[in-house]
Amino acid sequence: MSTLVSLRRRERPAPHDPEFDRDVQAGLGAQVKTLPAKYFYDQRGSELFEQICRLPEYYPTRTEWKILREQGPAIAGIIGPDVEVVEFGAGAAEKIRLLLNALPRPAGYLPIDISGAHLSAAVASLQRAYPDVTMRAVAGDFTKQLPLPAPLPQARARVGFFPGSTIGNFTPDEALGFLRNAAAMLRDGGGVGSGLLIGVDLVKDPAVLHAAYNDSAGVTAAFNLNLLERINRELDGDFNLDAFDHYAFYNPRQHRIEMHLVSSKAQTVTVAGRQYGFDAGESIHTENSCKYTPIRFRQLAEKAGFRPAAMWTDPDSLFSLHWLTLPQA
Ligand code: AVI
Repeated sequence: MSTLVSLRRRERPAPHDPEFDRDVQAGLGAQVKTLPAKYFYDQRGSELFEQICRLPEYYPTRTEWKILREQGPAIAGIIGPDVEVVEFGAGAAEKIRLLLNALPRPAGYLPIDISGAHLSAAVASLQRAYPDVTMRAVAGDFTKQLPLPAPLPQARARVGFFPGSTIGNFTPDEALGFLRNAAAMLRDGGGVGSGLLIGVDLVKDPAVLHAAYNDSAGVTAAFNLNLLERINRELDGDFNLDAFDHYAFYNPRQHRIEMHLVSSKAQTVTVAGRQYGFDAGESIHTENSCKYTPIRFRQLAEKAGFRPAAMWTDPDSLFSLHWLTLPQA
């Protein structure tokens, strides 16, 4: 470790998150090494992800925007007025503008995000743009059952919004768990017309998928490797980033892109005083990005208690936006 690095560490101690420490220990200590994808999103990782969304090869973001923009009137016609929109994992609360612009007289916006500080700033600026929409931010993990504030008296129904195909980063079992949980949360405060508007990436030509996760500018590789940088900084690790390669491929049996970091040589890495041995060619599995056919996704949604009511896609069938309703109990 260079003197400069050790000095910087002493001046500004990195935050130590015991859950991150535990997850890294479990993931690197396992027979098949893994790291949870949720840890990609530190400050640098979030910036890199924003860059990914603008890459020519990464079609999901711009395709979903286009569907939302072009189908806005149809979506608004189905969802109707006086709803409170609950966004799961709102982040910078960007895409919600498209939905709020399209909906007739939206009553409320209730974004949920793990990063409370980030969310409050985003909601403050959004509130200025939509003064008539009641906004209540909830800091928390939306994959768990969260108590939500009481429904707004002026809202007829609660409508969930989960864009970006973030559902693809869950295993199918986790995706089912998320949908069941979302159904319970929406049903709780919902009325007639409650449902979920969700973006889902579609199964397609593997060459298109391969390019999207192996961009020519190397941004996805930097995003993947940043996870090791984060471990070095926050958990006192000594990963040599030059000795690991980004490796992403489509697994057609599991209908998913897998991202890995592959060790280019036999080496030992120390994290928080613990040592982990790597063989040459051994990988750390860092992310799955599951792709669905419309039918497979609808089946999953039905299993979770939703009724698939509408779907919009682009002319090349790259991406889908589903409207799932909640039958009254
Ligand atoms: C956030 N999520 C939907 C992205 C995806 O496509 O699975 C994350 C990502 N990983 C690599 N590129 C983008």
